[in-house]
Amino acid sequence: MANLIFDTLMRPWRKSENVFLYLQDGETIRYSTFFGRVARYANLVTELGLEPGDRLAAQVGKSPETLALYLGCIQAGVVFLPLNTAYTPAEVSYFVEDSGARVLVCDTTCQKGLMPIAQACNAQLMTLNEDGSGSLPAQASLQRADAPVVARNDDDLAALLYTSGTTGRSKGAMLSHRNLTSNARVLKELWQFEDRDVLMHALPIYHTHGLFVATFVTLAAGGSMVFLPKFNLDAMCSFLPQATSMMGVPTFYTRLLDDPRFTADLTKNMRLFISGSAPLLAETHRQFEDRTGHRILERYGMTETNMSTSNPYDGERRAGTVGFPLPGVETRITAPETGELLPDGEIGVLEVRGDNVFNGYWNMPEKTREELRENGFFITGDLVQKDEDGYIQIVGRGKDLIISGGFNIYPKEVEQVLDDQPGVLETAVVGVPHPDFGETVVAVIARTSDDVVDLEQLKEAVTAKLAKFKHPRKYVVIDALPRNTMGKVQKNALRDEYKNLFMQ
Ligand code: MLC
Ligand code: AMP
Repeated sequence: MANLIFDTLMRPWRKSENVFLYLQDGETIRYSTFFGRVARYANLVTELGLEPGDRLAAQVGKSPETLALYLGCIQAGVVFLPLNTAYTPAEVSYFVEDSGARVLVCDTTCQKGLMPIAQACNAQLMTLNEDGSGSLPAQASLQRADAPVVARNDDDLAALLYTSGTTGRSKGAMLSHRNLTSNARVLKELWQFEDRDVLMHALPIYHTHGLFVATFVTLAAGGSMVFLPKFNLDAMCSFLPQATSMMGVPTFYTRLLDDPRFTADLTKNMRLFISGSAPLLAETHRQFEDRTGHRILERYGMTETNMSTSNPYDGERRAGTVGFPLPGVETRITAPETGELLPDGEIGVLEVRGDNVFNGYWNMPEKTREELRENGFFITGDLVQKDEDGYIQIVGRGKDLIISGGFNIYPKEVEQVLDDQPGVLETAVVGVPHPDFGETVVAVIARTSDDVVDLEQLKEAVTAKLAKFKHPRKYVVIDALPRNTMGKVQKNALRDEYKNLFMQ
């Protein structure tokens, strides 16, 4: 018995005096100091009564303390459940209850709103603020700076990440030590990360991209990160000259390109820019190369699978494609309706198999069976096509999903809130192009025959229930939704009709 993540990604650097984190205020944190902090959190979560396999949910800002808490959970065998800081108490309530988390950690400003939820779910509520204050870090400081490493099987869970679903009900993706470690090792090799790398880290750490890909690839190499609390152009421009690599969603790249300070000179020290989580326009790829001389490396992944494909490091990085399957990852393309294998060149659903693929959905065996085949292939729901050289291109989505600035929004979840409001007969929520976020949310509402729809009331209901990034940026009230001859709402017609709402 061992603890795969600890043994592979943490143990080698425990005593290292190399810098792990460069912070926005100029402070640096060395590996040895950081892992002392990790051990204190490992001792604390054990003292709080969490046993191996128990869940700790955290809705907290991004800070070195949050990262130390996460790795402390790994060391203590506890399953980490990170939550988007934008989630409303109503959303958090579902996650805490569904996961059975025994501890909920939040910012002090959210304590009052979350207390009734913690009480109802029988979870202890602790605080951790972005500046490192709060009841959790205060108690951690009283702990010893070394801790036992709790043994876990490679298939035991390390993290539980909730992802929304087409039915509107979120599903907890169970990620094991094997899933996360195998992906980190493969990506480190493929993208040639080394201990002298300094990764610009401006992503949130409650999702796969920032928490696993960015952080674990850095740990696999023993490198450093410029660890910014969030995307911030000023800070990025001032730290870029010391960075060697960056990972971001496409919005990061379009925002950088919109800033005249972002020049080839600023990126002189960089060796690699990576993009993922949403489609990168070929146009952005081209503009980026014109401005900096760098070709962005685009890769593709999912919460359930971690990373599955990547453009090559050394070979041609082909714009508009997500490259080839990663070493150790098998892919196949199947017909959406029948699941039958399709010949190369045809458009179908991408399926993925390998150590990267998750264990299934928490407490949802039926959902798991629907999406994870018995033979180990996971049905991603992304529509893809392979070109003649084997590059995979994402051509659409078989699932009703909007990706805004790298955040996923399932229309069903928004429609359910709107449908409950007075005067609303039915709604169709669609994604339309947006210059900053790639896509954004439009709600098309059909009213009941004699009612008037009160838009202010609608917006209030949305605000009470849903995180800000899911809110429609435009509401359109019409008499009836367009339907095809089968009676199915034609979302494509709506997407087409409103496609220029936000574009000049
Ligand atoms: C913030 N807002 C958003 C938003 N982010 N609205 C829609 N979509 C988003 N992504 C809201 C804010 O609440 C604010 O509301 C308003 O929009 C403008 O905010 P901003 O200041 O412009 O946004 P900012 O804070 O700068 O955030 C934008 C962003 C951020 C793109 C930097 O969203 C981000 O870091 N995205 C990365 C998401 C990510 O890591 N995804 C990976 C998922 S893992 P108001 O009205 O209050 O002003 C995955 C697997 C894989 O997908 O393959 O990687
Ligand atoms: P999530 O559920 O948040 O992990 O989001 C996963 C989804 O993001 C995938 O199913 C894809 O639809 C999308 N995605 C991730 N990377 C890319 C990419 N490089 N290009 C297009 N879509 C992507």
